[in-house]
Amino acid sequence: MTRPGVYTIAEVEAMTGLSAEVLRQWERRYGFPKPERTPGGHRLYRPEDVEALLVVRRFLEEGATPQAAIRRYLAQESRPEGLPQELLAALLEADLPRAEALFRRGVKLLGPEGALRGLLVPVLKEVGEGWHRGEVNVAQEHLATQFLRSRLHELLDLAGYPRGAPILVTTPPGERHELGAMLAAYYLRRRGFPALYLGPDTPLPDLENLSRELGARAVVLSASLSETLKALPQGALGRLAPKVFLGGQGADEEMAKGLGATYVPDLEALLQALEEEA
Ligand code: B12
Repeated sequence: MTRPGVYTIAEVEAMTGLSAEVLRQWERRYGFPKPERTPGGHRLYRPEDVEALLVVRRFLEEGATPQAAIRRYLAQESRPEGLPQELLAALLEADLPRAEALFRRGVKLLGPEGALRGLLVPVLKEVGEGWHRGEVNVAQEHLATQFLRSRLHELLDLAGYPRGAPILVTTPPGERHELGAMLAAYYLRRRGFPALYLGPDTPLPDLENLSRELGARAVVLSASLSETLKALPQGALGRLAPKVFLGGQGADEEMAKGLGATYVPDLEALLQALEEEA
């Protein structure tokens, strides 16, 4: 996920408040940052270099010497522990550039699947728990969710998009818990299924129309709340696609059957059911 060099030294100077002279000196002395060079030899800094310099500048403001600040940055750069807490703090403070830098570091250290399971899901879950405890307000929850949802889409893009009739993944109407659906979509994509993640809370008539238009092979629904499922009429899910799978804490075998869907207890079972049906 390393991005190419795009910023000149003058632009980096303006963005970070660190002089061109200091930047050149650090590069000579500490090998940090290491910009790319144009064919003419001019420095071109990557967005991650700018993010790193902003972190180092914060350490300087806290009183560290340049050498200590750079060493501290490079040390934390190579460790995934503490990343979820740092990302959570950045999101709750609405510091999105920092959140972005932390997320990229997570992907670099943990790989895409590791970053999803070890960073994205735990942080979103913690935001939800904070909201349930009344410690995180709705605006903070929305900002964090929006940010993490965009990052999930990046991870889905990295997983590639296999050809074939799509599998639509969402949650039932009224259900805003979306982590189960996100995980299911990612899990399927990584294993070669063309899963399309629609986001949560999709009205059934719209889902049915899209499914028909795209010739979807299956619909996969994740339910955390049983109430939203109980509110649906008998057989309501049966017409959505040739195959409809239902999973999550709020669902069970009997409920799925009544709604015209197949209950899948976990992601492995979902994979197996799709493979058998292929
Ligand atoms: C995050 C969260 C939220 C966030 C959701 C943010 C988001 N964008 O997703 C917000 C803050 C919006 C929220 C709101 C509410 N929440 Co809430 N929330 C949670 C929390 C903390 C985490 C849930 C989660 O995402 N877990 C992570 C996922 C990955 O785990 P999972 O869902 O268990 O999924 C696993 C399996 O079930 C399975 N799986 C899941 N889906 C699928 C699908 C398929 C096909 C398959 C095969 C497998 C599968 O795979 C996953 C990995 O193992 C839980 C508490 C908890 N600790 O569980 C409460 C919890 C789920 N919420 C709850 C409630 C009551 C609500 C509200 C109704 C509160 C209110 N009064 O308004 C609202 C409902 C909003 C709505 N209409 O949906 C209750 C539900 C109780 C119940 N069963 O009735 C819980 C359990 C909290 C509690 N102890 O009371 N919440």
